Amino acid sequence: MPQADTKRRAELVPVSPDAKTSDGTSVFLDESELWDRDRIASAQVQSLRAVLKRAAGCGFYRERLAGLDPMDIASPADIARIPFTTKDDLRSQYPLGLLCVPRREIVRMHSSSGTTGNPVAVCHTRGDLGEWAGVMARCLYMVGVRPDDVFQNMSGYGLFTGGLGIHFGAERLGCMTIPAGPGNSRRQIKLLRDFGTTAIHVLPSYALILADHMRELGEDPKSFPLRVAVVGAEPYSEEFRLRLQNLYDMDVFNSYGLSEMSGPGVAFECPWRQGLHVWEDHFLPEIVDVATGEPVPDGEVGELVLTSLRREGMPILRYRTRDLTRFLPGDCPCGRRHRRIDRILGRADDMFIVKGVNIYPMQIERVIMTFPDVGHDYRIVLENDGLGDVLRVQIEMRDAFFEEDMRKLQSLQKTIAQRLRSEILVTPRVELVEGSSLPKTEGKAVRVVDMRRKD
Ligand code: DLL
Repeated sequence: MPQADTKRRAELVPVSPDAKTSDGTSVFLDESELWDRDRIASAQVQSLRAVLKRAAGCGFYRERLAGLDPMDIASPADIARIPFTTKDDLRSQYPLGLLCVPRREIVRMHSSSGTTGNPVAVCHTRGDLGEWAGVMARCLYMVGVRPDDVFQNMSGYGLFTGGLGIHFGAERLGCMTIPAGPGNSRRQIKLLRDFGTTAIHVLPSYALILADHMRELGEDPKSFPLRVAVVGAEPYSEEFRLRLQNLYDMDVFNSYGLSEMSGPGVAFECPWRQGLHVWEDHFLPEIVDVATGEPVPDGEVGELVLTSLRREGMPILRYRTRDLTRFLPGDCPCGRRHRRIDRILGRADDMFIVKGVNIYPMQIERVIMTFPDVGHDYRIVLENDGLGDVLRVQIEMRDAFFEEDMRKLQSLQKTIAQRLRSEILVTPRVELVEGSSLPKTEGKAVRVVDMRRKD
C-alpha cells in the first residue's frame, strides 16, 4: 500500500503523440486530446449535421427545426441557427417526448431532480453509455488516475449521475472501483483504509465532513494513501479547493457536468488546473448573455449553453444550462486545444437580490473560506425584518475557536462582515456558530435559505 510520503502526484507533462509521464504511460487517453482547433471544428460540423438528422426522428425537434437542412451547417458558428432548448422544454416532453430512437433502443434513464413539476428524464442507448464511460475515463486519466488505482466513489448511486456515470468511467479505465455511495463515514473510512484507496470522487460539502469524522476517530486525513480527488456537482471556490488539498495532502480536480448532457464528464480540469476543458468532440459549448441569448466575448461571464454532439437516444440542442461561467482566453499549457471554461460562478437561479444588489453564494464563500478560524460549512439566510431585507450569514467555526477569547469572536465577526460588504455591497449579520451545527444533507449542499419567499 502506498505511504503518505510517496504519494504520486499529477505531473505537468504537455500532450504530444509520444509524451509520457514518469511511470512510462502516455499522457493522453484519446487521440482527440491532440486535435488542433481546425480538426475540432471539422469534427463538430460533421457531428452537428449527424445530430440534426437524428433529431428529425423526434416530433418536438422536427417542429423546432423545420426549414433547417443539416447541410446548412458549414461551421460551428452556424449552431446559432438552431433554437435554444430550456429546462421547461425538457419538462414539457417528460417522460419520453425527446427520444430520437425507438424506445426499445434505450437501455437506461437518469433524471435530474425536479423541485417543482415534472423532472427531466434523460435516456441513453447502449452506444450513449459507451461514449459516456469513454469520455469519463478520459477525464480521470488526464488527472493521473491509472488502472492500478483503487477508486472509491462516494457519490449517490441511482437517478443522480455522479454514481453510475463516474463508476463506469473508472471501471473503463481498469481501476478497482468501489461503489461506496454517499455518507456512512465510518464505513467510508474503513474502506479507504482496508483497500488502500488512492483516488476518490466526492461532493465538496461531504469531503470536509469526512475529514471531521476521521479526526473524531483519531485519524489524520493526511495519513490515508489518497492522492487524487475528483470533486464537482456543486460550486466551490479556489479557497475551498486549497483547504481540501492541504487537509488530505491530495490533488483536487474540478469536474463539471449535468444530467442533460449525460452527467459528469462534460468539462474537467487538467493537471495545470487553469480552468476546465470542455470536451469539444462531444459537446459544443457557447456562452451567452443571460438576458439576450447573444454570445458574449471570451473572458466575459455569461450562461453556458451546451449541445450534445454524439448522443443517439436523446441529443439535446443548445441547452440553456443556467450555469454562469466564461471562456478563458488563450491556450492551456497542457497542449489540449479543447476550450476552457472558468469554474462555475453559480447558477443564474442561485443569484439573490438584497437591497437591490445581485449576489451569488460563491462570492460569499470566497471571502469566508480565507479565514483560518472558519470551519467547513455556512448558510445564507435571507429575511425581511419589516424594515427591509436582512442578509444573515451563519458560519461554522473550528471547534477550538469557541474555547478561545470571546473578544476574538466579536472582532472576527466584524472583520468578516466588513470583507463581505466590500465584496457584495450589503452588510450582512454574520453569525459564527459551532462546527457541525448547521443542518447537513447527503446530497448537494443547501447554501441559501430564502425565508422571504411566499411559496
Ligand atoms: O451534478 C452531474 C455531476 C455529477 C457533475 C458528479 C460532476 C460530478 P445534475 O444533478 O444534473 O448533474 O446537476 C447539474 O450541477 O448544471 C451545475 O449547476 C451543477 N454542477 C455540476 N458540476 C459542477 C461543478 C450533476 N464542478 C448541475 N461546479 C449543473 C459547479 C456544478 N457546479
